[in-house]
Formats: sequence, C-alpha cells, structure tokens
Amino acid sequence: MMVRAKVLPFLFCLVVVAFGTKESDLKQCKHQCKVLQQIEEYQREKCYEICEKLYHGEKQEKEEEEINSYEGKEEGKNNPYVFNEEHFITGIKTEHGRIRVLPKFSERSKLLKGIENYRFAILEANPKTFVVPNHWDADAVLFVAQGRGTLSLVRKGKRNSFNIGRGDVIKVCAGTTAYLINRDDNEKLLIAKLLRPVSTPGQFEHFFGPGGRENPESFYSAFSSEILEAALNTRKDRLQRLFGQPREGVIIRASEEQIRVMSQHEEGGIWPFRGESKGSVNIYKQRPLQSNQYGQFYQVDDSNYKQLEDLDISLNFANITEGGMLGPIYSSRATKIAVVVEGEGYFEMACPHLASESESESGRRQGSKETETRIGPYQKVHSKLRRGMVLVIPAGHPFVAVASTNQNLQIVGFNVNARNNEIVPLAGRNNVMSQLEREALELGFGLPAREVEQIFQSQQEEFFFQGPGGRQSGRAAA
Ligand SMILES: *[C@@H]1O[C@H](CO)[C@@H](O)[C@H](O)[C@H]1NC(C)=O
Ligand SMILES: [Cu+2]
Repeated sequence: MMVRAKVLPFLFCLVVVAFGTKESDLKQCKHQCKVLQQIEEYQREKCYEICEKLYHGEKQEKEEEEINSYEGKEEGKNNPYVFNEEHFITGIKTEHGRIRVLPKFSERSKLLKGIENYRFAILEANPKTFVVPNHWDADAVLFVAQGRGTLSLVRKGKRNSFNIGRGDVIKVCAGTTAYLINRDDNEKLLIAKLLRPVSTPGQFEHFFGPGGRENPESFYSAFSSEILEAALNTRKDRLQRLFGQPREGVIIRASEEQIRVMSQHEEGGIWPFRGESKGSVNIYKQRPLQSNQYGQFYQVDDSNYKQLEDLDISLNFANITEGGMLGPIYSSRATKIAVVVEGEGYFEMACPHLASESESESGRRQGSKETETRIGPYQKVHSKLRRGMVLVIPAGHPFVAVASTNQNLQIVGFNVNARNNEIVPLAGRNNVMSQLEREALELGFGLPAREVEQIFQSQQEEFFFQGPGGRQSGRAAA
C-alpha cells in the first residue's frame, strides 16, 4: 500500500503533463503507462484508467486550469508566445540526463497553428554519458547550446562521427540512426532541437534500438520470435538474451575508456554522404550580418550550410551586449522559435491578434457578430527573458529584445519559412521608413515630412542600439 500511495501521485503528474486532448494523445498517454518501468502491473492498470478519465471527462477542466495558470504571471498573462520550464513535457529522464519537449504549438494557442507541424525539444546529458542509438520519424536541426560531445550518424550505409561543441548547427535527416556522447568531464551537454515530423504532422516518436527489454524497449521485440529467428538466422534463446537485457534508460553512463575511443573524431567531420556538405557548421564562426558595440547577429542558412536547403529552416544567433538592445525589427516571412542560451533581459512584441481576439470573444458573448478585419489595437506582448526560456515570434510581428545591464543576452532562433525571408529594421540607419517618399510620410503620419524624417534619422546605429537602461535621461536628440 505504501508503494502504491507513493507512486500514484507521481504517475498522475506524469500523465497529466503529457496529456493533450486528441485521440493520439490518449494513445501516447497509455504508451507512457506501458513504458514506465518502476511500477507494478496493477498500477499500470490504474495509469490507463487515469488516461481514459482525462480524455473523456476532464478535457474542459484541463483547459480552464491551463488558462488560470497563466494569470497573474508577468510572462504568462494572456501570452501564448512565451514558454517556461513548466510548459515542457519531460519525454525521457534518467539520473544522467533528460529530453524535454514542448507540446504541439497549436495546443497552446490557435495563434500558433502556423507552426503546429514543428516541435521543439531540449536534450540535456550529464558529463561522460552516452545517449543510446535511436532514430526519429522527424527531420531535425540541432543547435549545441553548451558542452562538448561526439555525434554519430548512420545513414545510407555509412557512419559519420564528429565532435560537436557550442554554436554548432547540425541537421539530422529523419530515420538516421544517431547516438551521442558527452565527452566533457564537467560540463553538461545541452542541445536544442527543432523537429519536423515526417509521418504524422506535429507528432513524433523516438524509436530505440538495438538492445533492451524495456527502458528503452528494442523495436526488434515487436516482431514475432519466428520472424526474428528467420531474419537474423539465430536460435531463439540467443535472441532472447540479446533483446532481454535490462537497460538503465536512454541516457546512460559510459566508461572513461569508451568515451576516449568514441571521441577520437574531428570537429565538423567529413561528410561521406555523396553530394552533401559537412556534418556541422558553427554559427559563431560565420561572418556576422550585423555587428556593432551593442551586439552581433549571425545566420546559418542554406547558403553556408547546404543541408538546410530542403527544410526551409535557418538559424540566427544574437549576442546582445549588456545594456544593449536588438531591434525593433520584424521578419517578413519567417516565424522564429527562439531559445535564450545565456543571460537575462526582456522582450516586447506588437501583436494585433491577442487584443482583437479577446475583444471579439467578449463581443460574441454579448451576441454581436463581428466579421470585418480590424486594424489594431496592438497588444504589447512582453516578458522577462531568462536562460532556457523559449519565445515564438510570428512573421510580420515587430519586436525588440533588451539585454540586462550586467550580462550579455544570447538568443538562438530557428526560423521556419526561412526562404526569401527578410529582416526589416524599424529603427536606426536603413530603417524602412527612411525609404518612403516625403509625401507618403506626410500622409502616413499626418505630420510635416521634415519632422518625421528628423525622428527616423536620429538613430545613427544599425540593428543593435544602446538599451533604455544604459541611456542617460535627456541624451536623446529629439
Ligand atoms: C558575445 O559578445 C561578447 C562581447 O560583448 C564577446 O566577448 C563574446 O565572445 C560573444 N559571444 C559569442 C558566443 O559570440
Ligand atoms: Cu499576433
């Protein structure tokens, strides 16, 4: 009884966290019950029951709870664009590391429907550990946020192993068998991943192999033993031994010797797959697109990393100097999924959807029908930024990011719909307003053109500026 009392609340948490509102989520929920190792059979039954109950009876309640939990928090209030630690689902966890995944974006808000086919995950592996071979039914772009590892990819009958470190960008094609070590003695390996599932949009599973009875379960064990005996030309008892070993999870400890042997590879590696470029590219080593004393802005796209061509994804890295700020800018086509890699600060974004959404909702309740497209009012979406937080910045939405006054703010962004994307500056040298005719400025702002021009020409810097915290009052020119 004691055990039961202790395990069930834990189970319940796990199940609730993992739970969405669709049929597929019910299946996923049950799958989690199935793969939990530390529970007894009767508890497994209970776990299934919880899944069913959640799915059929408590959908409504869950939605309300979710909305309430955002109230009263500066970063969460009415703001579906910011994700904290608590929004992640822990997909996999062992004492040596974990993989955390954000739920499907459209579950958070229908405003994120445009990126619902993408998923975001963070892998954390402790020093001297091994992430067992596995493959995913998703194309993935990886960014190494911290640490040093060695990644092995097996594809088209060849293995390519290469050392990876901070700032590396790596594409992993769907179905590639991949494994990884953290070869550092002290530092955790942190990898941010953007995934684009290839079989069921927005859904992905990790598949594991080769060994293991459970945790992880080998995919071989799904086959009948006669099939395996025939396919592997091996007696049943030997196969039972091969696939029957207890495992300690997906992220496990490796010996000094195993690490030493497996890390003897070059940075970046050579790419043996015909017609393709290098295994990885380092974003910090690119020529910055923008750079001044307030920050640097880098990009990796299909021009400097050919493998990104078919994914229509690019990456940006912004290193905003302490006391500095980036923007205001907007992206013409791309929606940015960004994660704070280092430092603190805040961001602000203009969003017409949130404001009109809440208004039209109350309008509907009062029985009035509103169908015309309204312009504004804009909601100021804002949030503090801390290490590990994830932001979504939709295309066309003007935003700024401001670093705290005591530490650089470093943000990496994965851009979805990257092809032909343009970053449009709204302040500083070359801002978009400076391209407008005088008459257009006059008509657009309802002021004499000279006055408008003066203001938009006052800032001499480009892209990165001194932030509000670093300015002395009265220093502004206008
Ligand atoms: C970020 O900028 C600082 C200077 O403000 C520099 O010392 C540091 O190396 C930069 N970091 C990266 C990763 O580019
Ligand atoms: Cu919006």
